[in-house]
Amino acid sequence: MKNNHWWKNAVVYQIYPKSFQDSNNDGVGDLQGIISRLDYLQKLGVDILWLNPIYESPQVDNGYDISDYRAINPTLGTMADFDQLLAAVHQRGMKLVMDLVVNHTSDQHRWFVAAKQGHDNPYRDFYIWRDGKDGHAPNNWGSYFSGPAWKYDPASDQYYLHLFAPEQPDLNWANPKVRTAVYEMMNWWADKGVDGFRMDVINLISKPQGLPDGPQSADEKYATVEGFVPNGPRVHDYLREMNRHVMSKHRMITVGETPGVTPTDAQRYANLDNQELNMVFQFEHMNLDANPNPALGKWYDQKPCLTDLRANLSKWQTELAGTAWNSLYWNNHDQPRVVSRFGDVSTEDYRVKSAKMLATMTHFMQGTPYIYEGEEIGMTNAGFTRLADYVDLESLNAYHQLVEEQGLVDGPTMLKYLAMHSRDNARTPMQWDGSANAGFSTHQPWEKVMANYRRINVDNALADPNSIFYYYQRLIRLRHTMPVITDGAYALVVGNEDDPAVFAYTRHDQETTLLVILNYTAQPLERHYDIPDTAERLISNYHDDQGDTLRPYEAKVYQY
Ligand code: TEU
Repeated sequence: MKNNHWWKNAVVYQIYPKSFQDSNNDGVGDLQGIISRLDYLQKLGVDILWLNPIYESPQVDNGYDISDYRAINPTLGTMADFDQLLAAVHQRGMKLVMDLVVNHTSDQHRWFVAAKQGHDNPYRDFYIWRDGKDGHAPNNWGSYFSGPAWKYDPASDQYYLHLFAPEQPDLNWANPKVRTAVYEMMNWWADKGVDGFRMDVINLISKPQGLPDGPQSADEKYATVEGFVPNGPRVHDYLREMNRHVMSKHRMITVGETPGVTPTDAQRYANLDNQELNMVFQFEHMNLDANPNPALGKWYDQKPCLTDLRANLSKWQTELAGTAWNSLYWNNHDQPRVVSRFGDVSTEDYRVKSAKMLATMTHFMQGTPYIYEGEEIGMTNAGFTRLADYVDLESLNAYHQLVEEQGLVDGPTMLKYLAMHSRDNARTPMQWDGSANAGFSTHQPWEKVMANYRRINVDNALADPNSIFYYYQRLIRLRHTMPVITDGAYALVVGNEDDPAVFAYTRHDQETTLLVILNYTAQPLERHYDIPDTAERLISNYHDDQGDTLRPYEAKVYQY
Protein backbone atom coordinates (compact mmCIF):
# COMPACT_ATOMS: atom_id res chain seq x y z
CA MET A 1 0.00 0.00 0.00
CA LYS A 2 1.33 3.41 -0.92
CA ASN A 3 2.01 5.78 1.92
CA ASN A 4 -0.33 8.73 1.47
CA HIS A 5 1.00 11.08 4.14
CA TRP A 6 -1.89 10.33 6.49
CA TRP A 7 0.34 11.39 9.36
CA LYS A 8 0.88 14.94 8.11
CA ASN A 9 -1.38 16.71 10.59
CA ALA A 10 -0.78 14.22 13.38
CA VAL A 11 0.75 14.97 16.78
CA VAL A 12 2.98 12.37 18.41
CA TYR A 13 3.30 11.74 22.14
CA GLN A 14 6.46 10.04 23.33
CA ILE A 15 6.21 7.64 26.25
CA TYR A 16 9.25 6.56 28.21
CA PRO A 17 7.66 3.35 29.50
CA LYS A 18 9.91 2.87 32.52
CA SER A 19 8.87 6.28 33.85
CA PHE A 20 5.26 6.65 32.74
CA GLN A 21 3.04 4.57 35.03
CA ASP A 22 3.75 1.55 37.20
CA SER A 23 0.79 -0.84 37.47
CA ASN A 24 2.28 -3.68 39.52
CA ASN A 25 4.15 -1.51 42.00
CA ASP A 26 7.67 -2.72 41.46
CA GLY A 27 8.93 0.83 40.95
CA VAL A 28 9.18 0.53 37.16
CA GLY A 29 6.57 1.72 34.68
CA ASP A 30 4.95 -0.92 32.47
CA LEU A 31 2.55 -1.64 29.61
CA GLN A 32 -0.52 -2.08 31.80
CA GLY A 33 0.36 1.29 33.30
CA ILE A 34 0.25 2.83 29.83
CA ILE A 35 -3.11 1.17 29.14
CA SER A 36 -4.50 2.69 32.31
CA ARG A 37 -3.51 6.18 31.09
CA LEU A 38 -4.83 6.03 27.54
CA ASP A 39 -7.92 8.05 28.48
CA TYR A 40 -5.61 10.83 29.61
CA LEU A 41 -3.70 10.77 26.32
CA GLN A 42 -6.93 10.75 24.38
CA LYS A 43 -8.11 13.75 26.33
CA LEU A 44 -4.92 15.57 25.39
CA GLY A 45 -5.82 14.74 21.81
CA VAL A 46 -2.62 13.20 20.45
CA ASP A 47 -2.79 10.88 17.45
CA ILE A 48 0.27 8.68 17.72
CA LEU A 49 2.10 7.17 20.67
CA TRP A 50 5.80 6.41 20.33
CA LEU A 51 7.20 4.05 22.92
CA ASN A 52 10.89 3.98 23.80
CA PRO A 53 12.25 0.42 23.53
CA ILE A 54 10.16 -2.17 25.36
CA TYR A 55 11.99 -5.26 24.09
CA GLU A 56 13.90 -7.81 26.12
CA SER A 57 17.07 -6.09 27.25
CA PRO A 58 19.68 -6.25 30.01
CA GLN A 59 18.93 -2.50 30.45
CA VAL A 60 22.51 -1.30 30.32
CA ASP A 61 21.19 1.66 28.30
CA ASN A 62 17.54 1.53 29.39
CA GLY A 63 16.39 -0.73 26.58
CA TYR A 64 18.61 0.62 23.78
CA ASP A 65 20.56 -2.61 24.24
CA ILE A 66 18.16 -5.24 22.88
CA SER A 67 18.71 -8.95 23.45
CA ASP A 68 15.55 -10.14 21.67
CA TYR A 69 13.71 -8.01 19.12
CA ARG A 70 10.59 -10.17 19.30
CA ALA A 71 10.11 -10.35 23.06
CA ILE A 72 8.87 -7.85 25.63
CA ASN A 73 11.05 -6.90 28.59
CA PRO A 74 9.40 -8.86 31.44
CA THR A 75 9.62 -5.87 33.79
CA LEU A 76 7.32 -4.00 31.40
CA GLY A 77 4.92 -6.87 30.78
CA THR A 78 4.22 -9.72 28.38
CA MET A 79 3.43 -10.02 24.68
CA ALA A 80 -0.22 -10.42 25.71
CA ASP A 81 0.00 -7.05 27.47
CA PHE A 82 1.49 -5.58 24.32
CA ASP A 83 -1.30 -6.96 22.15
CA GLN A 84 -3.82 -5.56 24.58
CA LEU A 85 -2.12 -2.16 24.49
CA LEU A 86 -2.02 -2.09 20.71
CA ALA A 87 -5.70 -3.02 20.48
CA ALA A 88 -6.65 -0.41 23.08
CA VAL A 89 -4.68 2.28 21.26
CA HIS A 90 -6.32 1.39 17.95
CA GLN A 91 -9.73 1.24 19.54
CA ARG A 92 -9.28 4.87 20.52
CA GLY A 93 -8.34 5.81 16.97
CA MET A 94 -4.70 6.33 17.89
CA LYS A 95 -1.58 4.74 16.42
CA LEU A 96 1.43 3.09 18.00
CA VAL A 97 5.03 3.59 16.94
CA MET A 98 7.86 1.38 18.21
CA ASP A 99 11.50 2.26 18.70
CA LEU A 100 13.72 0.41 16.25
CA VAL A 101 17.28 0.02 17.52
CA VAL A 102 19.27 -1.66 14.78
CA ASN A 103 22.58 0.17 14.68
CA HIS A 104 23.55 -2.18 17.49
CA THR A 105 22.18 -4.99 19.63
CA SER A 106 22.89 -5.97 23.20
CA ASP A 107 25.98 -8.12 23.75
CA GLN A 108 23.47 -10.61 25.19
CA HIS A 109 21.63 -10.95 21.88
CA ARG A 110 21.91 -14.52 20.56
CA TRP A 111 23.57 -13.18 17.40
CA PHE A 112 26.40 -11.65 19.39
CA VAL A 113 26.66 -14.60 21.76
CA ALA A 114 27.12 -16.77 18.66
CA ALA A 115 29.48 -14.27 17.01
CA LYS A 116 31.76 -14.47 20.04
CA GLN A 117 32.13 -18.24 19.54
CA GLY A 118 34.88 -17.51 17.04
CA HIS A 119 35.89 -16.61 13.51
CA ASP A 120 34.00 -19.47 11.88
CA ASN A 121 30.66 -18.86 13.49
CA PRO A 122 27.99 -17.95 10.91
CA TYR A 123 27.03 -14.94 13.02
CA ARG A 124 30.60 -13.62 13.31
CA ASP A 125 30.03 -11.28 10.39
CA PHE A 126 26.84 -9.88 11.91
CA TYR A 127 29.16 -7.55 13.83
CA ILE A 128 32.25 -5.50 13.05
CA TRP A 129 35.45 -7.29 14.09
CA ARG A 130 38.99 -6.15 13.36
CA ASP A 131 42.51 -7.10 14.35
CA GLY A 132 44.32 -4.70 16.63
CA LYS A 133 47.11 -2.44 15.42
CA ASP A 134 50.40 -2.80 17.33
CA GLY A 135 48.59 -3.94 20.42
CA HIS A 136 46.04 -1.12 20.20
CA ALA A 137 42.49 -0.75 18.97
CA PRO A 138 42.02 -0.87 15.17
CA ASN A 139 41.48 2.91 15.00
CA ASN A 140 41.22 5.99 17.21
CA TRP A 141 37.45 6.27 17.42
CA GLY A 142 35.84 7.23 20.73
CA SER A 143 32.42 6.00 21.79
CA TYR A 144 29.42 8.33 22.16
CA PHE A 145 29.42 7.32 25.80
CA SER A 146 33.09 8.24 26.52
CA GLY A 147 36.10 5.93 26.25
CA PRO A 148 37.15 3.92 23.18
CA ALA A 149 34.71 2.60 20.53
CA TRP A 150 36.44 -0.79 20.41
CA LYS A 151 36.46 -3.66 22.85
CA TYR A 152 39.07 -6.38 22.84
CA ASP A 153 37.87 -9.98 22.85
CA PRO A 154 40.73 -12.12 24.23
CA ALA A 155 39.21 -15.42 23.06
CA SER A 156 39.46 -14.49 19.37
CA ASP A 157 42.21 -11.87 19.71
CA GLN A 158 40.10 -9.32 17.85
CA TYR A 159 38.26 -6.11 18.66
CA TYR A 160 34.61 -5.38 18.00
CA LEU A 161 33.14 -1.95 17.30
CA HIS A 162 30.67 -0.31 19.68
CA LEU A 163 29.79 3.32 18.95
CA PHE A 164 27.88 3.36 22.23
CA ALA A 165 28.51 1.19 25.34
CA PRO A 166 30.67 -1.97 25.09
CA GLU A 167 27.45 -3.87 25.79
CA GLN A 168 26.02 -2.41 22.54
CA PRO A 169 28.07 -3.99 19.70
CA ASP A 170 27.41 -2.40 16.27
CA LEU A 171 25.69 -4.54 13.66
CA ASN A 172 27.47 -5.00 10.36
CA TRP A 173 25.02 -3.55 7.85
CA ALA A 174 27.38 -4.37 4.99
CA ASN A 175 26.31 -8.00 5.57
CA PRO A 176 23.09 -8.61 3.57
CA LYS A 177 22.04 -11.25 6.13
CA VAL A 178 21.89 -8.58 8.82
CA ARG A 179 19.69 -6.41 6.64
CA THR A 180 17.35 -9.26 5.79
CA ALA A 181 17.03 -10.22 9.45
CA VAL A 182 16.17 -6.63 10.37
CA TYR A 183 13.56 -6.26 7.61
CA GLU A 184 11.92 -9.55 8.59
CA MET A 185 11.72 -8.41 12.18
CA MET A 186 10.21 -5.06 11.14
CA ASN A 187 7.61 -6.79 8.99
CA TRP A 188 6.79 -9.09 11.89
CA TRP A 189 5.87 -6.07 14.03
CA ALA A 190 4.08 -4.36 11.16
CA ASP A 191 2.03 -7.50 10.57
CA LYS A 192 1.06 -7.39 14.23
CA GLY A 193 -0.40 -3.96 13.55
CA VAL A 194 2.34 -1.62 14.71
CA ASP A 195 1.96 1.70 12.85
CA GLY A 196 5.56 2.75 12.42
CA PHE A 197 9.06 3.09 13.76
CA ARG A 198 11.27 5.69 15.30
CA MET A 199 14.71 4.56 14.16
CA ASP A 200 17.50 4.97 16.64
CA VAL A 201 20.70 6.58 15.27
CA ILE A 202 19.75 5.29 11.84
CA ASN A 203 22.29 7.53 10.11
CA LEU A 204 25.12 5.61 11.79
CA ILE A 205 24.43 2.22 10.20
CA SER A 206 26.81 2.64 7.26
CA LYS A 207 30.39 3.04 8.50
CA PRO A 208 33.11 4.95 6.65
CA GLN A 209 34.88 2.78 4.10
CA GLY A 210 37.91 1.04 5.63
CA LEU A 211 37.20 2.43 9.12
CA PRO A 212 40.02 5.00 8.98
CA ASP A 213 41.25 7.07 11.92
CA GLY A 214 39.22 10.23 12.46
CA PRO A 215 40.46 13.74 13.21
CA GLN A 216 41.62 14.02 16.80
CA SER A 217 42.75 17.17 18.55
CA ALA A 218 45.68 17.24 20.98
CA ASP A 219 43.44 17.41 24.02
CA GLU A 220 41.22 14.52 22.95
CA LYS A 221 41.93 10.98 24.08
CA TYR A 222 39.86 9.59 21.19
CA ALA A 223 38.51 10.96 17.93
CA THR A 224 34.99 12.37 18.25
CA VAL A 225 32.94 10.11 15.97
CA GLU A 226 30.04 12.62 15.86
CA GLY A 227 32.09 14.55 13.33
CA PHE A 228 32.76 11.92 10.68
CA VAL A 229 30.84 8.67 11.20
CA PRO A 230 27.22 9.82 10.60
CA ASN A 231 25.70 9.65 7.10
CA GLY A 232 28.09 6.98 5.85
CA PRO A 233 28.56 6.02 2.19
CA ARG A 234 25.77 3.43 1.87
CA VAL A 235 23.18 4.72 4.31
CA HIS A 236 20.75 5.86 1.62
CA ASP A 237 21.06 2.53 -0.23
CA TYR A 238 20.21 0.70 2.97
CA LEU A 239 17.22 2.90 3.74
CA ARG A 240 15.87 2.62 0.22
CA GLU A 241 16.22 -1.13 0.45
CA MET A 242 14.49 -1.12 3.83
CA ASN A 243 11.74 1.02 2.37
CA ARG A 244 11.18 -1.41 -0.50
CA HIS A 245 11.08 -4.40 1.87
CA VAL A 246 9.11 -2.86 4.72
CA MET A 247 7.72 0.67 4.59
CA SER A 248 6.26 0.47 1.09
CA LYS A 249 4.23 -2.56 2.15
CA HIS A 250 2.44 -1.00 5.12
CA ARG A 251 0.66 2.17 6.08
CA MET A 252 3.40 3.46 8.34
CA ILE A 253 5.00 6.51 9.82
CA THR A 254 8.78 6.55 10.15
CA VAL A 255 11.12 8.99 11.81
CA GLY A 256 14.86 8.56 11.80
CA GLU A 257 16.96 9.77 14.67
CA THR A 258 19.85 11.36 12.80
CA PRO A 259 22.30 13.31 14.93
CA GLY A 260 24.50 15.62 12.89
CA VAL A 261 22.27 16.04 9.84
CA THR A 262 21.93 19.29 7.91
CA PRO A 263 18.84 20.30 5.92
CA THR A 264 20.56 18.99 2.79
CA ASP A 265 20.98 15.56 4.41
CA ALA A 266 17.39 15.66 5.62
CA GLN A 267 16.17 16.36 2.11
CA ARG A 268 17.49 12.94 1.17
CA TYR A 269 16.42 11.01 4.26
CA ALA A 270 12.97 12.54 4.50
CA ASN A 271 12.12 13.46 0.95
CA LEU A 272 8.43 13.67 0.17
CA ASP A 273 9.00 11.11 -2.59
CA ASN A 274 8.71 8.41 0.12
CA GLN A 275 11.79 6.46 -0.91
CA GLU A 276 13.37 6.50 2.56
CA LEU A 277 11.87 7.92 5.76
CA ASN A 278 8.98 10.28 6.44
CA MET A 279 11.02 12.63 8.63
CA VAL A 280 14.11 12.83 10.79
CA PHE A 281 15.02 14.16 14.19
CA GLN A 282 17.79 16.69 13.67
CA PHE A 283 19.68 18.16 16.62
CA GLU A 284 20.93 21.55 15.52
CA HIS A 285 18.51 23.51 17.68
CA MET A 286 19.49 21.32 20.64
CA ASN A 287 23.19 22.13 20.27
CA LEU A 288 23.22 25.88 19.74
CA ASP A 289 24.53 26.43 23.22
CA ALA A 290 27.40 23.95 23.07
CA ASN A 291 29.99 24.72 25.70
CA PRO A 292 33.23 25.97 24.20
CA ASN A 293 35.28 24.06 26.81
CA PRO A 294 36.78 21.22 24.75
CA ALA A 295 36.93 18.95 27.78
CA LEU A 296 33.17 19.21 28.03
CA GLY A 297 32.56 18.76 24.33
CA LYS A 298 28.86 18.87 23.69
CA TRP A 299 27.92 19.85 27.24
CA TYR A 300 26.37 23.27 27.57
CA ASP A 301 25.61 25.76 30.27
CA GLN A 302 23.36 28.47 28.92
CA LYS A 303 20.04 29.21 27.27
CA PRO A 304 20.64 29.78 23.56
CA CYS A 305 20.17 33.33 22.35
CA LEU A 306 17.00 33.95 20.38
CA THR A 307 18.86 35.16 17.31
CA ASP A 308 20.59 31.80 16.88
CA LEU A 309 17.51 29.79 17.73
CA ARG A 310 15.27 31.70 15.33
CA ALA A 311 17.83 31.54 12.52
CA ASN A 312 18.11 27.81 12.98
CA LEU A 313 14.41 26.99 13.23
CA SER A 314 13.69 29.27 10.26
CA LYS A 315 16.41 27.63 8.20
CA TRP A 316 14.79 24.21 8.69
CA GLN A 317 11.32 25.55 7.96
CA THR A 318 12.46 27.19 4.74
CA GLU A 319 14.86 24.60 3.42
CA LEU A 320 12.58 21.59 3.86
CA ALA A 321 9.44 23.31 2.56
CA GLY A 322 8.03 21.47 -0.42
CA THR A 323 10.81 18.85 -0.54
CA ALA A 324 10.96 17.07 2.79
CA TRP A 325 9.21 17.06 6.15
CA ASN A 326 10.27 18.40 9.56
CA SER A 327 9.87 16.91 12.96
CA LEU A 328 9.19 19.54 15.64
CA TYR A 329 10.39 18.87 19.13
CA TRP A 330 11.86 20.42 22.25
CA ASN A 331 12.21 17.35 24.36
CA ASN A 332 12.90 13.67 24.36
CA HIS A 333 14.37 11.11 26.73
CA ASP A 334 17.93 12.30 25.95
CA GLN A 335 17.38 16.02 26.45
CA PRO A 336 16.87 18.13 29.54
CA ARG A 337 13.40 19.58 30.09
CA VAL A 338 12.64 22.48 27.77
CA VAL A 339 11.01 24.71 30.36
CA SER A 340 14.19 24.58 32.47
CA ARG A 341 16.45 25.00 29.47
CA PHE A 342 14.81 27.45 27.04
CA GLY A 343 12.09 28.68 29.38
CA ASP A 344 12.03 30.07 32.92
CA VAL A 345 11.26 28.22 36.13
CA SER A 346 12.21 31.07 38.47
CA THR A 347 8.55 31.65 39.38
CA GLU A 348 5.44 29.50 39.00
CA ASP A 349 3.86 32.11 36.71
CA TYR A 350 6.92 32.20 34.46
CA ARG A 351 7.11 28.42 34.33
CA VAL A 352 3.57 28.24 32.99
CA LYS A 353 3.89 31.25 30.68
CA SER A 354 7.24 30.24 29.21
CA ALA A 355 6.15 26.61 28.70
CA LYS A 356 3.15 27.85 26.70
CA MET A 357 5.30 30.32 24.76
CA LEU A 358 7.73 27.56 23.75
CA ALA A 359 4.87 25.26 22.78
CA THR A 360 3.45 28.03 20.61
CA MET A 361 6.80 28.49 18.91
CA THR A 362 6.98 24.93 17.57
CA HIS A 363 3.30 23.97 17.30
CA PHE A 364 2.62 26.64 14.69
CA MET A 365 5.51 25.51 12.51
CA GLN A 366 5.35 23.11 9.60
CA GLY A 367 6.16 19.52 10.48
CA THR A 368 5.09 16.88 12.95
CA PRO A 369 5.11 17.94 16.60
CA TYR A 370 6.41 15.50 19.20
CA ILE A 371 5.40 15.97 22.83
CA TYR A 372 7.52 14.17 25.39
CA GLU A 373 5.73 12.82 28.48
CA GLY A 374 5.43 15.49 31.16
CA GLU A 375 6.13 18.35 28.73
CA GLU A 376 2.38 18.97 28.59
CA ILE A 377 2.35 19.76 32.31
CA GLY A 378 5.62 21.68 32.26
CA MET A 379 7.79 19.18 34.11
CA THR A 380 11.19 20.62 34.98
CA ASN A 381 14.76 19.34 35.22
CA ALA A 382 15.37 16.89 38.05
CA GLY A 383 17.38 19.21 40.27
CA PHE A 384 19.73 16.43 41.39
CA THR A 385 22.69 17.65 43.44
CA ARG A 386 24.45 14.37 44.24
CA LEU A 387 26.17 11.96 41.87
CA ALA A 388 24.32 9.16 43.67
CA ASP A 389 21.00 10.40 42.23
CA TYR A 390 22.10 9.84 38.63
CA VAL A 391 21.27 6.57 36.90
CA ASP A 392 22.04 7.20 33.22
CA LEU A 393 25.24 5.60 31.99
CA GLU A 394 26.10 8.51 29.69
CA SER A 395 26.13 10.85 32.70
CA LEU A 396 27.99 8.46 34.97
CA ASN A 397 30.57 7.59 32.30
CA ALA A 398 31.17 11.25 31.54
CA TYR A 399 31.69 11.97 35.24
CA HIS A 400 34.14 9.09 35.65
CA GLN A 401 36.06 9.93 32.47
CA LEU A 402 36.26 13.69 32.81
CA VAL A 403 36.60 14.02 36.57
CA GLU A 404 38.19 10.83 37.83
CA GLU A 405 40.22 9.46 34.92
CA GLN A 406 41.30 12.52 32.98
CA GLY A 407 40.98 15.20 35.68
CA LEU A 408 39.74 17.71 33.11
CA VAL A 409 36.88 19.01 35.23
CA ASP A 410 36.42 19.20 39.00
CA GLY A 411 33.59 17.28 40.68
CA PRO A 412 31.38 20.24 41.69
CA THR A 413 31.63 21.75 38.18
CA MET A 414 30.70 18.44 36.62
CA LEU A 415 27.69 18.14 38.92
CA LYS A 416 26.64 21.59 37.79
CA TYR A 417 26.80 20.49 34.15
CA LEU A 418 24.98 17.24 34.85
CA ALA A 419 22.20 19.19 36.54
CA MET A 420 21.73 21.09 33.30
CA HIS A 421 22.48 18.46 30.74
CA SER A 422 22.00 14.93 32.07
CA ARG A 423 19.54 12.65 30.34
CA ASP A 424 18.18 11.78 33.79
CA ASN A 425 16.46 15.18 33.74
CA ALA A 426 13.96 13.74 31.29
CA ARG A 427 13.58 10.34 32.92
CA THR A 428 12.18 11.07 36.37
CA PRO A 429 8.77 9.47 36.93
CA MET A 430 5.71 11.09 35.39
CA GLN A 431 3.96 13.25 37.98
CA TRP A 432 0.32 12.20 38.11
CA ASP A 433 -0.86 13.53 41.46
CA GLY A 434 0.18 14.74 44.90
CA SER A 435 0.26 11.32 46.57
CA ALA A 436 3.42 9.41 47.47
CA ASN A 437 5.80 8.98 44.49
CA ALA A 438 3.56 11.30 42.47
CA GLY A 439 1.04 8.51 41.82
CA PHE A 440 3.59 6.76 39.63
CA SER A 441 4.07 3.77 41.94
CA THR A 442 3.59 2.80 45.56
CA HIS A 443 7.09 1.32 45.47
CA GLN A 444 10.33 3.31 45.51
CA PRO A 445 10.72 4.27 41.80
CA TRP A 446 13.81 3.21 39.83
CA GLU A 447 14.62 6.87 39.34
CA LYS A 448 13.95 9.55 41.93
CA VAL A 449 10.67 11.47 41.75
CA MET A 450 11.19 15.23 41.58
CA ALA A 451 10.70 17.29 44.71
CA ASN A 452 8.19 19.57 42.95
CA TYR A 453 5.59 16.88 42.24
CA ARG A 454 2.98 18.18 44.69
CA ARG A 455 2.80 21.39 42.68
CA ILE A 456 3.47 20.10 39.17
CA ASN A 457 1.25 17.12 38.41
CA VAL A 458 -1.52 15.95 36.09
CA ASP A 459 -4.27 16.23 38.70
CA ASN A 460 -3.51 19.91 39.24
CA ALA A 461 -3.20 20.50 35.50
CA LEU A 462 -6.59 18.93 34.78
CA ALA A 463 -8.25 20.97 37.54
CA ASP A 464 -6.93 24.29 36.20
CA PRO A 465 -8.50 25.59 32.98
CA ASN A 466 -5.43 27.79 32.46
CA SER A 467 -2.97 24.93 32.74
CA ILE A 468 -0.24 24.09 30.26
CA PHE A 469 -2.15 20.85 29.58
CA TYR A 470 -5.21 22.61 28.22
CA TYR A 471 -3.01 24.92 26.17
CA TYR A 472 -1.41 21.90 24.49
CA GLN A 473 -4.86 20.43 23.99
CA ARG A 474 -5.87 23.60 22.12
CA LEU A 475 -2.69 23.62 20.04
CA ILE A 476 -3.37 20.04 18.97
CA ARG A 477 -6.99 20.82 18.09
CA LEU A 478 -5.91 23.81 16.03
CA ARG A 479 -3.50 21.65 14.04
CA HIS A 480 -6.27 19.15 13.40
CA THR A 481 -8.73 21.77 12.24
CA MET A 482 -6.64 24.41 10.45
CA PRO A 483 -4.94 23.22 7.25
CA VAL A 484 -2.73 26.31 7.21
CA ILE A 485 -0.80 24.90 10.19
CA THR A 486 0.02 21.76 8.25
CA ASP A 487 0.44 23.14 4.76
CA GLY A 488 0.81 26.92 4.90
CA ALA A 489 4.00 28.71 3.90
CA TYR A 490 6.37 29.83 6.64
CA ALA A 491 7.89 33.30 6.66
CA LEU A 492 9.76 35.34 9.19
CA VAL A 493 8.23 38.77 9.76
CA VAL A 494 10.33 41.29 7.85
CA GLY A 495 12.63 43.09 10.25
CA ASN A 496 12.42 40.40 12.90
CA GLU A 497 15.71 38.69 11.92
CA ASP A 498 17.85 40.44 14.52
CA ASP A 499 15.32 41.13 17.27
CA PRO A 500 17.09 39.79 20.38
CA ALA A 501 13.87 39.28 22.34
CA VAL A 502 10.84 38.72 20.11
CA PHE A 503 10.29 36.00 17.52
CA ALA A 504 7.58 36.80 14.96
CA TYR A 505 6.64 34.59 12.03
CA THR A 506 3.69 33.94 9.76
CA ARG A 507 2.07 30.95 8.14
CA HIS A 508 -0.20 31.55 5.23
CA ASP A 509 -2.21 29.86 2.53
CA GLN A 510 -4.73 31.25 0.08
CA GLU A 511 -7.40 31.86 2.71
CA THR A 512 -5.63 32.40 5.98
CA THR A 513 -2.66 34.11 7.54
CA LEU A 514 -1.43 33.33 11.00
CA LEU A 515 0.89 35.76 12.74
CA VAL A 516 2.80 34.25 15.66
CA ILE A 517 4.37 36.69 18.14
CA LEU A 518 6.56 35.39 20.95
CA ASN A 519 8.35 37.24 23.72
CA TYR A 520 11.30 34.96 24.51
CA THR A 521 12.25 36.98 27.59
CA ALA A 522 10.97 38.02 31.03
CA GLN A 523 11.17 41.69 29.98
CA PRO A 524 8.04 43.67 29.10
CA LEU A 525 8.62 45.06 25.60
CA GLU A 526 7.05 47.31 22.99
CA ARG A 527 6.84 46.00 19.43
CA HIS A 528 4.65 47.12 16.61
CA TYR A 529 3.40 44.73 13.95
CA ASP A 530 0.92 45.61 11.24
CA ILE A 531 -2.18 43.62 11.96
CA PRO A 532 -5.41 44.10 9.96
CA ASP A 533 -8.48 45.27 11.90
CA THR A 534 -10.24 42.06 11.00
CA ALA A 535 -7.59 39.97 12.76
CA GLU A 536 -8.68 37.75 15.62
CA ARG A 537 -6.51 36.49 18.41
CA LEU A 538 -6.53 32.71 17.97
CA ILE A 539 -4.62 31.69 21.08
CA SER A 540 -2.48 33.34 23.74
CA ASN A 541 -0.98 32.64 27.14
CA TYR A 542 -2.47 35.91 28.47
CA HIS A 543 -6.20 36.59 28.90
CA ASP A 544 -6.22 40.06 27.44
CA ASP A 545 -4.39 41.70 24.57
CA GLN A 546 -2.33 44.82 25.20
CA GLY A 547 -1.52 45.46 21.56
CA ASP A 548 2.06 46.58 21.07
CA THR A 549 2.97 45.84 24.68
CA LEU A 550 4.33 42.35 25.15
CA ARG A 551 4.44 41.04 28.68
CA PRO A 552 6.96 38.46 30.02
CA TYR A 553 6.94 35.34 27.82
CA GLU A 554 3.79 36.53 26.08
CA ALA A 555 2.77 34.41 23.12
CA LYS A 556 -0.09 35.36 20.82
CA VAL A 557 -1.26 34.21 17.45
CA TYR A 558 -3.49 36.31 15.19
CA GLN A 559 -5.58 34.93 12.40
CA TYR A 560 -6.71 37.00 9.41
O1 TEU B 1 20.71 8.47 21.06
C1 TEU B 1 21.74 8.77 20.17
C2 TEU B 1 22.52 9.93 20.51
O2 TEU B 1 22.92 10.65 19.64
C3 TEU B 1 22.81 10.17 21.95
O3 TEU B 1 24.11 9.74 22.17
C4 TEU B 1 22.67 11.60 22.29
O4 TEU B 1 23.59 12.36 21.56
C5 TEU B 1 22.95 11.81 23.73
O5 TEU B 1 22.24 10.86 24.46
C6 TEU B 1 22.53 13.19 24.15
O6 TEU B 1 22.92 13.37 25.49
C7 TEU B 1 20.00 7.31 20.86
C8 TEU B 1 18.97 7.12 21.94
O7 TEU B 1 18.02 8.15 21.86
C9 TEU B 1 19.66 7.07 23.26
O8 TEU B 1 18.77 7.02 24.34
C10 TEU B 1 20.55 5.85 23.25
O9 TEU B 1 21.31 5.80 24.43
C11 TEU B 1 21.50 5.84 22.05
O10 TEU B 1 20.85 6.17 20.83
C12 TEU B 1 22.09 4.47 21.85
O11 TEU B 1 21.11 3.59 21.41
